[in-house]
Amino acid sequence: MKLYDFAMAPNPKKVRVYLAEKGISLPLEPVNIAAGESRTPEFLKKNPLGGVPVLELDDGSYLTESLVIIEYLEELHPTPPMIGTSPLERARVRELERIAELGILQRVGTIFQNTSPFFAGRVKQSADAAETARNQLNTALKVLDARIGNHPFVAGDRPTIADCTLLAALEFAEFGQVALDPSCTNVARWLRDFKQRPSAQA
Ligand SMILES: N[C@@H](CCC(=O)N[C@@H](CS)C(=O)NCC(=O)O)C(=O)O
Repeated sequence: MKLYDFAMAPNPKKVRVYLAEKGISLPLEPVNIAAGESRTPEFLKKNPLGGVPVLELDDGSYLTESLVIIEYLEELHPTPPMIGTSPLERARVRELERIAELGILQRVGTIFQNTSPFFAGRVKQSADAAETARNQLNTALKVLDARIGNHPFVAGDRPTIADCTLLAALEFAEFGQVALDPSCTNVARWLRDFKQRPSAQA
């Protein structure tokens, strides 16, 4: 297996943090998406949607979508469990992971695209779209802040895939200079602590 990767992008980051937390070693092949390398005819054969990460399997086929890649690896390597151990625990972890992805990472992406000078001229920017996303981001952040509470990790006492996604999302916010609601102190404390883990450097 081999993972097509780009160091600066949040979706590959999620997968690398997961790999590091699990102690799984995979060859990484860099694809410079900023230079258009994920849009070449050759790469589009691997992922017609033109994004990374992509997992190349031993049979020469490709698996796309960061969460699906993580869940596939989790089935191959169930220990230590990173999606919980009971049906309800697994549902709770997935619930939090979805909030981190859809409520935080995607909203940060929308704000970044609609405000960053990098995207001016590349996409039609909309201040309204950025403002709507900012409100949605703040709502999701408050939900996560309450759920994290005093716990060391997003879903409780041990790291899960929700931590992997939230770290990638919040580092993306830092990169895109998207401000986070300062009243979300549990999220801020979680971020400070999680960044101390070796996996955060992956
Ligand atoms: N839903 C996909 C999104 C993949 C994606 O959009 N990746 C971005 C990096 S975070 C990318 O490669 N963008 C470059 C492009 O689309 O050309 C996933 O979770 O893997």
